Amino acid sequence: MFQKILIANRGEIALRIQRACRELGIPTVAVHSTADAEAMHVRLADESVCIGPPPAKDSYLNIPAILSAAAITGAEAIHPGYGFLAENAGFAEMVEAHGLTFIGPSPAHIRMMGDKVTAKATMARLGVPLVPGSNGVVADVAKARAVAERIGYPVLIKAAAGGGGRGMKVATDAGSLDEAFRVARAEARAAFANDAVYLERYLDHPRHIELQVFADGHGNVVHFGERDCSLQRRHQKLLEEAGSPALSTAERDALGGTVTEALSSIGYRNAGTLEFLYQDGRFSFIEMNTRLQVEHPVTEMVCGIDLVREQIRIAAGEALGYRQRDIRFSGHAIECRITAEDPASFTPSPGRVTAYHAPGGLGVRVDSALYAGYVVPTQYDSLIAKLIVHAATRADAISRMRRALDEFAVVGIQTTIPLHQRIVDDPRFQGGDYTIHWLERFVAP
Ligand code: MV4
Repeated sequence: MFQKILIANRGEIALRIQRACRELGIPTVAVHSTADAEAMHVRLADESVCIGPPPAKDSYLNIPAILSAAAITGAEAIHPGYGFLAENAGFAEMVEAHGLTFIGPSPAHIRMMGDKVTAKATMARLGVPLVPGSNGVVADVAKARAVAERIGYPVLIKAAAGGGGRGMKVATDAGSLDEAFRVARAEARAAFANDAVYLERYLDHPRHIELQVFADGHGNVVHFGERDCSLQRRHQKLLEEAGSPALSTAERDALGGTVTEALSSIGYRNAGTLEFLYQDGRFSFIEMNTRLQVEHPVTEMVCGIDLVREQIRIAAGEALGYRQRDIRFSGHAIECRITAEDPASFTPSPGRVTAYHAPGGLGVRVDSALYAGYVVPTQYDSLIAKLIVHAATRADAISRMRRALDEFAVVGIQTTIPLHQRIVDDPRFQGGDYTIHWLERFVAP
């Protein structure tokens, strides 16, 4: 096992990784920008290294500074968390080139899944269901027109280098295709310096359901069930559930079987999440994430497994030590992502937290790096806490979430706690009958 791990991240996820390291008996190194000198992830680490000024590009994305921090502290492995360098194949390669272990998949698999066209082609070949589409990059408008005629309108034009919703355009009919195609290409070129685009049939009322998979590199691939991440606004998830209110055990087992087979045949290793659109009883693969995800705690709660611990064990060469049939899904879990934002306008609300009280009690978990007196900086993501509840049934989990949100006190800044209270109080949410579009309308002014 590793003698020391460097955590190349900040905030709640840096603490989350530290906790797993502590329980494994592994000392940790925190890295931080000058803006984060007082941050909890620095205070709780065994050692810390300042890696640069506040802008992320000069600190949390500063690869030479991070590798130097690992060298001077003698860290053997680097956990990237999520965001920042987590899906940067070049970073993973450099970590390995310096004789360190990257806690995540191989650089080749990160690169493969980072290109959405290659990811889809790979999954299609392995029998994972996809939305009807272009089966590859579409070079010009004439070819786009031919694909659209074959798959039928409406179609969606997506950037090959995209993901997370950037660089997508819908064409409802042949008349709007030219314009949509040109705009999508121009946006892709501007955003990713890569104007490769592809086409898919547009699904107009899907749920966003993702499957958590782990592979140990010794031939054992398991899934930890699905998360329903449909409740999002502008591609920012607000609330996630495990399992999905829309899915049966038979559907989960079938999808899990297909996906674990697929990842086994490409020799995948460590954590992965496959994203699907689910509409009219059918799954369509859209993207794969090669990192630990923000919403991983809901999966941990229903499976009773520490996913960060599993990532570290796998990276150290250990086998998982259990099979799919040993994994049991128990009860229901919900996560509310609490951000430092105005709950109506979503404008950021950085500043000093003058008082803080986190909820507790049976089945309540708070993943947060907040404390009374902390100043939420302006430079980074506005996520300040994840409130996760677990209970025997979905109805009980909702009651528990309402109770926990009532107990949560964050004074001095605005947070989205009141918005989460409105969501969990809503009959439509309670009924579980929502799509990716429901929350946008719910929060519309
Ligand atoms: C789609 C779609 C409808 N049809 N693909 C948005 C982010 C990216 N991961 C994929 N996205 C979508 N792809 C087809 N063929 C609708 C979306 C989409 C979406 C997906 C998941 C979660 C939230 C979303 C919000 C708007 C659009």
